[in-house]
Amino acid sequence: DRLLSDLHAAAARDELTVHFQPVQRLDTGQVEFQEALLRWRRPNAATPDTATFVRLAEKNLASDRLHRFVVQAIRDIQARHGADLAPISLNLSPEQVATDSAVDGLLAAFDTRERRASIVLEVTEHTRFRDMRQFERLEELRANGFRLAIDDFGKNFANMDYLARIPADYLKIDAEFLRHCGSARWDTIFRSMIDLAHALDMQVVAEGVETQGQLDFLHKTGCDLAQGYLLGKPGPL
Ligand code: G
Ligand code: G
Ligand code: NA
Ligand code: MN
Repeated sequence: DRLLSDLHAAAARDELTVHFQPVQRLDTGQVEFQEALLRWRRPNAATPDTATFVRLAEKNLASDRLHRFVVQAIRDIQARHGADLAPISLNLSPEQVATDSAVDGLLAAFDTRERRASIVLEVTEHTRFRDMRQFERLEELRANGFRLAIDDFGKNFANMDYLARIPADYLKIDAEFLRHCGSARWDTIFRSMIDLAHALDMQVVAEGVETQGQLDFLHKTGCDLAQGYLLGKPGPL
């Protein structure tokens, strides 16, 4: 596969980069953390969208390379900016939590509790978690000072059992729910997800805020945090 072999070379060719998108507190507007999102700039070819090449890497056991690239990029940025930089979140797929090297790599890359407190791990779900050991490793990461977020909740594989099995600090509600806001059934589900998360001591992030109407709705729901093009698009730090 051409795309896959190009991807293997992309890091060495300096074509990969990380963009950041703010997650803001709804009450104060303060940035709670910034999500790191991988980007591939491909000269003389169409820019593949991130979901496509991340999945391609996952299927071909190459996601560890991408993960290490993102971790290194975050470390560089944190070293350059020092203590006043907001915490940074990064996406971790089940494939990555499955490999001990990725988990051990995180513990080694962020080797003090203070450094770990500046990192949020977003558990994303293009595939399902396969074994209990993956949940145990997530628990271990949290016990060692990282914060966890359940990403894209309510869609695909991010099911209710994740709430029981993953000791997360943040619940990120999939953008689909906000897209339907104003529709009574969707709003009821949205509000009950917030109540459920709060009962489990999680803060809620609404994903995909694009309009003022959606933002007004969020202010009425008791949602804690928001992310989306209206508040800030992914871009260089
Ligand atoms: O930013 P964008 O909408 O293009 O991201 C597409 C998808 O790629 C999202 O689901 C996002 O979680 C995922 N993604 C972005 N960066 C990373 C990464 O560094 N690692 C993993 N596993 N997924 C990522
Ligand atoms: O799967 P994950 O939630 O990590 O992916 C987030 C993706 O959604 C990123 O690729 C990001 O670029 C994209 N995104 C962020 N905010 C918005 C938004 O307001 N609208 C849309 N359509 N996409 C968004
Ligand atoms: Na994410
Ligand atoms: Mn998400």
